[in-house]
Amino acid sequence: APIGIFDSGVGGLSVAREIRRLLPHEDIVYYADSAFCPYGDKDPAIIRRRELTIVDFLVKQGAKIIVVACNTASSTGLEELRKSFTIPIVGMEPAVKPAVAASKSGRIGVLATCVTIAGDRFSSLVKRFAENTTVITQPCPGLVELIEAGKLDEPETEEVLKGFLQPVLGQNADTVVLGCTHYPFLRPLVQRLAGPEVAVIDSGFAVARQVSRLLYDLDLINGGSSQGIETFYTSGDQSLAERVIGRLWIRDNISVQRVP
Ligand code: DGN
Repeated sequence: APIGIFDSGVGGLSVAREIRRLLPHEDIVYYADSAFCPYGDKDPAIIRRRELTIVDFLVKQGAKIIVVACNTASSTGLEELRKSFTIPIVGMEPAVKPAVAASKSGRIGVLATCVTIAGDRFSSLVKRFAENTTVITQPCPGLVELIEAGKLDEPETEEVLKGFLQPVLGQNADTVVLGCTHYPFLRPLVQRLAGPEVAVIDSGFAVARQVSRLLYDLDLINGGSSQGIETFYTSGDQSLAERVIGRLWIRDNISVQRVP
């Protein structure tokens, strides 16, 4: 049975690639909800409805575990998903805890969507782990759209990103959290703009490790030796998704199916 992974679009691929690296024999079904992207500035009730529909679809594809590879969707819908489905569901949260541990200046920056930053999950995360740390939050509207368009290295993206990093770096943060699963695709750019002294952190690997641990604990791991396969679905334009996923995924020759 596959691992079911979803995001509003291609951002969750940054988590899926960590899962693929850690668990090479597992099959993966990935759902990009491109028709409803971005989630970041939508009404949480609308996002929650999408999440229920998508997880239902992934369960019907035989998924044995679900990864909500989107900070925004995790912030709005994780609890309801766990109430509605019996299979294990793993969600994202911005890497505040490791950032606090890494920071020497006691000042960290968090880049995420408006919905994530405004959510209760984020405020409780800060309360729990960053009591004695200054947390500079920066919503980044527009960034997800650029990544969805495959513009990872364009001057336009650099300009937009610079504008978001400025307030964070201007307040002397020495650690920047990529609190949206799309942003790791901009990591080289973020690192270049922020400089080598600034640590750039995301939670993709930690989530992959958690998925692995759960699969072993629940005896759901695929013990076979064959290479796992990936199946991609999109709710949006099939050829666009194929182009962008093809560019971001770690293997060539992928194909994407439109969800019925
Ligand atoms: N990738 C999503 C996240 O981690 O928050 C957000 C993308 C979006 O739709 N704004």
